[in-house]
Amino acid sequence: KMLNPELISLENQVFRCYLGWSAILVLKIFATGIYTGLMRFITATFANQEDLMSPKLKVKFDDPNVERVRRAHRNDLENILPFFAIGLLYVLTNPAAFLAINLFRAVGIARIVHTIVYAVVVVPQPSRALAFFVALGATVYMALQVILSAAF
Ligand code: GSH
Repeated sequence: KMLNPELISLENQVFRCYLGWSAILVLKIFATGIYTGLMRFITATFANQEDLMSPKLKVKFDDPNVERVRRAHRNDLENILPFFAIGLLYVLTNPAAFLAINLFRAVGIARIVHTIVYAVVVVPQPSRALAFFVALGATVYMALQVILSAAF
């Protein structure tokens, strides 16, 4: 087996699926940042002197709602950025389309669910852990396939 750069083509259904879910997840990460800002206004929690909306306010770093959204955002960076890298390399391994497309779907949907149950609705565990492990499992599988294709 070899990595084949010709698979980076819009003719390749697996690559198109990777593009689509990557763009959706970029927008999802941005939405989490916007949501952080919204939560700062709702709770009047500002981290910089120049952001204070009224002279009565003080800078504040410990609002639980803001911190929750920030943790969701950080968890995105810990998990979605690796997916962008390894998902593309996985496309180069010429995987079976059905499997690859469903793995991308699994990552995309699980990471959206992770944000919702962590910071929007706050659903009890194990909902967040489940969403986390679905995306992690799919990404780890892709990484192992890349290693197998590239190294052996
Ligand atoms: N940096 C993570 C943490 O501090 O929790 C590492 C472990 C992790 O990612 N756990 C998942 C999670 O959603 C499943 S429980 N953690 C919440 C978070 O990162 O704030």
